[in-house]
Amino acid sequence: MADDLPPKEEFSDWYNELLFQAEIMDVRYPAKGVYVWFPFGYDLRNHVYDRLKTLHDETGHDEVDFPVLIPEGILAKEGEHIAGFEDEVFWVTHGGRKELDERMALRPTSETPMYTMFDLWIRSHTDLPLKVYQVVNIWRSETEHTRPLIRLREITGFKEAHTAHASYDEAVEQVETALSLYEEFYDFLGVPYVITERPEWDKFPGADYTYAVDTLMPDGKALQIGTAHNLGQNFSEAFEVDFETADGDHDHVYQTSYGVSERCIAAVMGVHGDDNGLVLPGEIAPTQVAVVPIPFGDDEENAEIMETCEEMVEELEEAGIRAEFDDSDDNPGAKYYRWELKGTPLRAEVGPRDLEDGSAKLVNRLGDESDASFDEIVGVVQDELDALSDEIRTRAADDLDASIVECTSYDEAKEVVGDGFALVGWNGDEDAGKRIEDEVGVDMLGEPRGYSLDDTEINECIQTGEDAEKVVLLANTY
Ligand code: P5A
Repeated sequence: MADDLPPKEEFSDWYNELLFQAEIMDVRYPAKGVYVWFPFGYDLRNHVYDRLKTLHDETGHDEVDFPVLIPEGILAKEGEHIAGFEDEVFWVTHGGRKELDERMALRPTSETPMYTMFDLWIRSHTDLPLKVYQVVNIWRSETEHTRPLIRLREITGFKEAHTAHASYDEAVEQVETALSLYEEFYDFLGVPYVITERPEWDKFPGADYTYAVDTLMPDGKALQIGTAHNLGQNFSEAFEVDFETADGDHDHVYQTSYGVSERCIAAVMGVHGDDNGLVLPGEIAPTQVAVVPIPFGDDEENAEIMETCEEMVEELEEAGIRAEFDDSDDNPGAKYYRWELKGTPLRAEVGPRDLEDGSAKLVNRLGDESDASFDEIVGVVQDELDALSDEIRTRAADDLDASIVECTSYDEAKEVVGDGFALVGWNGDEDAGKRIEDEVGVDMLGEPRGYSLDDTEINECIQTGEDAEKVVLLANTY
């Protein structure tokens, strides 16, 4: 175990300490809920977001960049939306010493500025579907306990996608496409998830319905790591985004929006990390292989070890593998510690014996060792990276599966939500739903995909004893 990293069991301390020690985020910036990316953290973030952006690019989304400032009149156009965000908006009221004629919001999300422009961009059905996305900073004046990457006032990696369609069915279909995109993204990160339809009272403000992607953090709390909303015509009516249909009629467009934030990085940390620090799948690790010389031979041998390491790094890099030669003055033990803390998937050691054998010792982040002859290093490293990604992905998925427990009484449910998700029956009635949340003291995430009432032993609503209409997940949430 790392010396001064608290054990992962003490999740909150472990998380905060790891953010700093692994140089992901500096929390010392003097404003609540606002943090600073260290270079290493930002490098990690970029590997994650590169994939996220590519997934959007490959599925017909165009990247855009909208203004930060939203004039109040625009933000307030859709009633439910502004009601939902009113308490979270930061306002710009002055330009220098002069009060502005109209105050402006720091965008809390970009439905309203985007749809103001969609009104100008969309004329006819031939302009549809329109699919755009941006990765930007947004601001929400969160009043609850703020936490780096998880509950921010300044979200720095808000990926928001917005689409407009010629029919409601197409918008329904787009929400499914968005969920598939998020599935692919989180599979890539090895982060397991449940997808639920949020209950009426927890929909995105202005949406017809909302699906959310949640994962389980080590403290037993669910972390919402993405949402996809069918906005129907709620915004297009308010913003008068209409188009000429193929028949020459006029209609308002049908819209969707979906987003993720840097919570995806928090999920990677929480789901995969261990007592020694980060555990990163090779796909996103800033350094995939750390090459560490073990210079315990005579001078001539040591010089040869250094040269061999250098050549190895060159060869790996030429093959597109992110390798780094650790020729710092630290002793090997200190080097191992540092690379482990940063989640480096593989370490290649070269000492006098390895030189003799013509192979390096590979140690993966979970401590498994293998040998790689110098001639075959690229292929072996690639295979070992893939194998490690598979292993941590499977391990995490098994943990999540095991954390979903069917419950038929409040006592059972209360116990289960200490560690994971309680699956309970619900008659679908809003009052009963809210009672369930109060009784168990948690949130109702909603009906999970892949679980139907028929697949469970559950028959009755946990609150009323009436026939259950569906099964829903309950969990403590961030
Ligand atoms: C969808 C994109 C929206 O804002 N408008 C554009 C829609 N949805 S949302 O559910 O409100 O946010 C999307 C995801 O962003 C994350 N998130 C946050 N992350 C960190 N700190 C916050 N304060 C915060 N608020 C929201 C969540 O993962 C959410 O699912």
